[in-house]
Amino acid sequence: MNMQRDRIFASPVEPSDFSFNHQVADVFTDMITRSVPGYSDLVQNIGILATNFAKDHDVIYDLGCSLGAVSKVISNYLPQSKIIAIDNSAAMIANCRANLNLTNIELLEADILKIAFVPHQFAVLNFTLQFIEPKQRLHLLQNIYQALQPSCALVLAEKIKFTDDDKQNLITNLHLNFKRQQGYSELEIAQKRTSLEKVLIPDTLEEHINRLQQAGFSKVIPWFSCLNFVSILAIK
Ligand code: GEK
Repeated sequence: MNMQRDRIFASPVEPSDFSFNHQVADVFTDMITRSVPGYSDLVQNIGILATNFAKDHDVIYDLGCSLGAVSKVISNYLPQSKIIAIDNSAAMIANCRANLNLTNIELLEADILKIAFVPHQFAVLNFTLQFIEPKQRLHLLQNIYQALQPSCALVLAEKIKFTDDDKQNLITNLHLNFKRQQGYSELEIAQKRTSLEKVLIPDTLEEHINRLQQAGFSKVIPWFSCLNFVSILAIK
């Protein structure tokens, strides 16, 4: 896996909206590992969850796959499953193709809002829904739900927000401290936050749970959390 150091915001840059371009794709593994506390543990455990709902020869979606970290872990556990890994960033798909050479992973450059889902046993949205326009989110979950087989599951991880200001401030500060400890400077943190402002729109945990239930999921279980990053298991 590509492990170039993320220095994208280390020098002053013209403010612009964050995008998953070549510059980001080239440093993405380092960026997400140093920005999302618990990311490596979370991804490893998705492999274990997958084996509970899918078996070899079943179909699994990795939606917003970036460099394919989730697909790779699931492939280790279920080498004969058919993993469909999708991202709408050409740069991510190109780097993913160069990094992953596994015959059971089909890589697609596509918008997950526009694809026709085939029947599947497991789906993962690992920090992807937060980049989808809020009014499209329910529709996407409904599309996944409809093609998901009975008793099968979606795993949704997101950065969440809190309605209580004190909780929001405390958790935001703890996350800032995590980023500082990972070697990000104040300038890097501030510039990245500005560039993500209109692009990454977080919901509260309650909003996620309600939306998953509205999409039809019968069991909705937060199973992993670290600061303001939460993963939810949603079972049909
Ligand atoms: C991981 N899951 O390493 N269609 C397809 N892809 C999209 C869309 C869309 N409409 N919108 C955004 N993306 C990965 C990390 S990153 C999370 C996922 C982050 C893609 C986008 O191009 C990017 O690669 C990914 O969703 C989000 O576990 O950067 O925080």
